[in-house]
Amino acid sequence: MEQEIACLRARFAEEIGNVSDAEALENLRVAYLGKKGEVTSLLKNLRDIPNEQKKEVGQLINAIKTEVETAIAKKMDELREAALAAAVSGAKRYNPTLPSTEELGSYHPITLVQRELEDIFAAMGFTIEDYAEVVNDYQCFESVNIPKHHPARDMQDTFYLENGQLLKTQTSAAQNHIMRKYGAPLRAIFPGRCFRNEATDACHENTFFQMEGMMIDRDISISNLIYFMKTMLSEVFRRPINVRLRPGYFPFTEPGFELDINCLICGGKGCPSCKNSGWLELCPCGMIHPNVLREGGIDPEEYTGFAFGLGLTRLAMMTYGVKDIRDFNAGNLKVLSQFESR
Ligand code: FA5
Repeated sequence: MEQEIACLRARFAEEIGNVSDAEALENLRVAYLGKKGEVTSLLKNLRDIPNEQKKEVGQLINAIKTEVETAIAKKMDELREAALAAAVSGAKRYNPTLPSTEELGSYHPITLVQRELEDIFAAMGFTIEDYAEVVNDYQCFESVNIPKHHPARDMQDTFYLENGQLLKTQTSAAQNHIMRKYGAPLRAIFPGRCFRNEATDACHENTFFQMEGMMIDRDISISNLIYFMKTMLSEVFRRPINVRLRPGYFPFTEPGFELDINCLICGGKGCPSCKNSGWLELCPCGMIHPNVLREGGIDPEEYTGFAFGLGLTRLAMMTYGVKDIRDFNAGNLKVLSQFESR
């Protein structure tokens, strides 16, 4: 029996040395440890061994069984490691941290419109800025000429945090930071998420996006504002867009406007969508108030500028024909995955 076990050990050592893949290893395992395997047969034959030798021979068989099991497990680990190393460094290189290609996600429609606008403004020399969502009272209000207790604060019902900070109600909260960062002249847009404690309906959300823009230089006038707005809107809507300015009040502009566009549905003739006026309200804007320039470290005697605060979420509704603003935040993938870059 000892002789037999020694032969089996030698044969197994040779065979496992030749194994180069998982399938061959599994065949080897079955050949030695399976129901009819060689080691299993040795154990079965133990009953024919005389009683006085059983203990010793049984120990030998158990030892070879353990050896075979350990060698197979070790070989399995080696094969796995070799396969991974080959995949990572070999010709079929892949990155195991990348998400699956089976179910690709899609961009949110607001992101798609935001990127389109960013491209349009970048082409006109504007930088794209990011800013915080949690800001302080100075950033959101005081720096843009809305002192404490000013009635204009009532226009934006604000979520205050226990530490005195607040969720930004308007992207104008970044104006002061950007003026101080670049000084004049500057051209920047800064998209961002805004929060207001509003009752929601088809056009109002408590969480929505705005895209703010500022241009500050010598001799900037309302004509520059109209030019940039018309160019941007004509690019977004892919047709020439007529705009008109109506007076609007914002503490951080002087003068301030509501910018309307010709109704895209009736072309300006008048229809239910534009309440028969031929115009749609789209973008509040104005010339930056001298107090705001001064607070941003820019001399209003030397420089002037315009600013606008486009409702990005509402623009996404118009661009993609979404009738209810709440669809954007509902997290329904069936709705959101329908949108593609245009
Ligand atoms: C402002 O927030 C000003 N900061 C915009 C501005 C910037 C004016 C620079 C002048 C110069 P207003 O509160 O009107 O303005 O909001 C701007 C736009 O945000 C609105 O026209 C609208 O499109 C969008 N908006 C406001 N509230 C909501 C809301 N609850 N849900 C969805 N969109 C909203």
